[in-house]
Amino acid sequence: MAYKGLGDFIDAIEARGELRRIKVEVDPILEITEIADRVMRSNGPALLFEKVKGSSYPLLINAMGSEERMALALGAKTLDEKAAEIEGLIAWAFKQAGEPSLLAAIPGALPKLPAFLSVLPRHVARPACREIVSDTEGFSSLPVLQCWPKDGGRFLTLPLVCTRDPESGTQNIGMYRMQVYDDRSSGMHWHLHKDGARIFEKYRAKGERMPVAVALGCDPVVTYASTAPLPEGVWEILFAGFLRGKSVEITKATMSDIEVPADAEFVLEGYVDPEEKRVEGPFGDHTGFYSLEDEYPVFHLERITRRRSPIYPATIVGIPPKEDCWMAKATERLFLPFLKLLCPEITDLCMPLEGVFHNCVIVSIKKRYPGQARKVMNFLWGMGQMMYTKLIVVVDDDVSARDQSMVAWKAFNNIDAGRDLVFSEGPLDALDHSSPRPRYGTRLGVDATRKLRGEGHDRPWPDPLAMDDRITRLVDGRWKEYGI
Ligand SMILES: Cc1cc2nc3c(=O)[nH]c(=O)nc-3n(C[C@H](O)[C@H](O)[C@H](O)COP(=O)(O)O)c2cc1C
Ligand SMILES: [Mn+2]
Repeated sequence: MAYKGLGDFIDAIEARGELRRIKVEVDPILEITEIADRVMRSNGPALLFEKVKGSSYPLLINAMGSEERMALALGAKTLDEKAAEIEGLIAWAFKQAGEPSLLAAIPGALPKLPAFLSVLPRHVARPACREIVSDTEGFSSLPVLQCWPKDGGRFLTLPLVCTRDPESGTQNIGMYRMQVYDDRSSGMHWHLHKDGARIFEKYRAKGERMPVAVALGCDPVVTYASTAPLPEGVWEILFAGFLRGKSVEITKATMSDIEVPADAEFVLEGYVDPEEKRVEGPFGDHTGFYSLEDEYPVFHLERITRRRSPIYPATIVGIPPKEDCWMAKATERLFLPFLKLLCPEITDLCMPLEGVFHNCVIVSIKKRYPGQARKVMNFLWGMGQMMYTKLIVVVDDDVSARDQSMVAWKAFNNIDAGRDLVFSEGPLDALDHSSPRPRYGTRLGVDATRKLRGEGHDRPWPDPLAMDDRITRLVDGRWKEYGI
């Protein structure tokens, strides 16, 4: 099951009764935020604003705004179901690797072939994203939101920024917000650590203009994939194809050799000048605070290609829960099988919504040896965007990382501050406002596992309380007799 594009997904949501069409005119300046914020806080429906002041295009928001709709976007009933599928594929691949000969592996491999082939994208010559081509329409044709009162302006909040590495030729899609400066220019807010910025540095070193194409409104799997913490050099389109179980349709942009999702509602083509920078922000951000002004590159819009009747996609971020929390939950679930592969003592992991993506990670481990909780902390801090994790709490595997009351009980009772806290200096997210310096600071690890003798704990560690099975069964049987 794969969506043909955003419109197809909207139909699926509407069929479940989870879409509201707003017919009255609304203002993209603040009014939509206040409406969407109230709906997101109550885990409410997706909203399609049919009449947005100042634009002829409808605006979709909160399409992925619940765990169920996020799973639906990935073609599954639950995020755990999708994660189990990935875990199954990994286990299967390992089993195949153990086959004594290639010939013996073939019968088992054949049924899995479609899943692997779907990773590869398919080129289409007459894409839906190019029904109309315009060199005169600019940002002011779009219903771009001003989200919060102190924002520096209006921002594209769900853009899929497509670029190509000038050396390796590999492509990248990252979601980086874009602040509209005027009809033909915007900010390009790729943080220092992200692939977009890394590729930009290569153009700058060559002294060349960087072609950029921005897709708006795609199959939600592609939108999600552009936010996923993939390894450097892995094109998000491949991951999206893998997730949807069907090749993503792509097409070459008209002004560069960048390939874009063919089903997009809009594609904005243009370039970034390697020498130009401009103040970007402030912006009411994922953290629930305003991120501060800073200098970022500038995107110059040259051409808009679009569908005949396109829908403009948007989101707002802010104090959790917002729509982005469910994208983060998808990442937590889908990437856990990969983390377990590299660090097998991990049994579960939870990033509470209040931690906003990566400020807090709780991890359960099967501990066998002294120092293992610290080993896991260092593993996580070394894994791509996990380097941003400001707080890691490690518990034993008899505690579910997702049961916050149990985690708190263990963490409050199991730690000796002199021994069990780990301070680790390293990179932080560009959005972090608490560290004295931008993008660099101190992360905290809390080892809330049961301590071993080899960890300097020379006295016995007590068992947690649990009633005898015999007694619980007895009380179960007699419960009515007690008359409680
Ligand atoms: C709604 C939303 C907005 C985002 N905005 C930005 C942004 O402005 N700048 C940025 O660097 N990352 C932003 N991110 C996070 C990136 O999309 C994410 O880190 C992604 O993995 C980057 O892709 P890359 O590794 O290919 O650079 C945003 C994520 C979401 C869900
Ligand atoms: Mn990437």
